[in-house]
Amino acid sequence: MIKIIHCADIHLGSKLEAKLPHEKTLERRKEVRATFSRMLEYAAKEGVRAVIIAGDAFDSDRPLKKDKEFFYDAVKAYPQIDFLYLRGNHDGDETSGGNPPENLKLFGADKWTSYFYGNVTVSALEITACNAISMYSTLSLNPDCINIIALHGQTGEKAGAGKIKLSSLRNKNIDYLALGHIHSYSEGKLDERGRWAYSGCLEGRGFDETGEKGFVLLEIEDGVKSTFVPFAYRNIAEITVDITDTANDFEAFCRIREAALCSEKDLLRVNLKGEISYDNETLAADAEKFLINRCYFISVKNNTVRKINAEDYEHDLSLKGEFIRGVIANEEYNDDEKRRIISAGLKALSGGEVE
Ligand SMILES: [Mn+2]
Repeated sequence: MIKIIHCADIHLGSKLEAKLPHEKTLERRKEVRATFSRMLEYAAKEGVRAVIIAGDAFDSDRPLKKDKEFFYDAVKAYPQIDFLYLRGNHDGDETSGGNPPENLKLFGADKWTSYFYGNVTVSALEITACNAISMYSTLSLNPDCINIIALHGQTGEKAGAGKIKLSSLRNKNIDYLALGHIHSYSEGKLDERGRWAYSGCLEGRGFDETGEKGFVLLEIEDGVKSTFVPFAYRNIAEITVDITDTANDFEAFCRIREAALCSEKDLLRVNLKGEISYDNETLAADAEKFLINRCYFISVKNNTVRKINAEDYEHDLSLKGEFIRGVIANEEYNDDEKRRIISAGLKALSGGEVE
């Protein structure tokens, strides 16, 4: 049996969730590197023969020297493992100038390149505007081998730069199609013989990358058995909490706390919704402070609307009362519009309320 890891989109040196405090941004960057190292420790322990990186090992066209050195040091530290590295749209020519280690195996854009492990083949091609159409007809695989293909791009029904036309890869003797570009794990059937999978990234970087992150372990004997291995150090989650019928901030905080089932290592985004009848202008910021120890990082978005009882403001002499009475009396607006205008107006007024 031969074991191969399929990973992608490591994004070493990546920008992270913009709202993270500076020291946590630095820490998260270290954690992205640490998780990559930890995956290699796992690979060595499991006797993995090769690690396929299906693109985006680095984040920008010019990776930082530190990230490059880290990557090469990691590759050199595991000479028994081949690193089959397909460059993605974020990777520049990071081998230029240096002496790439012998176990770092690259793929080009000129033609399909294959590496062989007994009867197992791993082939890949960097998709460019020049080969985006021809790549499907130039792919030729031995039906008697177990064939793994790595590509970086968006799957769909069209061919083109950065695109992968899955239907044109059918009936080409592919056993496993190792994809990179999409940052969440997903997989499906390619044809009678093969399956495709996006490994996703190793660590989520922001609230647009929620859910389990990790890599795919391939165990190859007569066929390819693929298993997603969740491996991120921290998970990123997003929940929506309805705080309708809470009577005050504190009750709202408690309801959020009940709903937040994440671990204290995680990053959490809470979207508040519902209708509330108390001042809510600082609710999001206050909830973040209240729940600061609940997880590694919490971000609260207040999407609630203010429930307005016109009677409450009938005799209110403040600017707020005047404003609310005015909106309620205005026949140009329907109830929903009135609610939104009042909610926005109260937010504006809270900047410096005139009594
Ligand atoms: Mn990527």
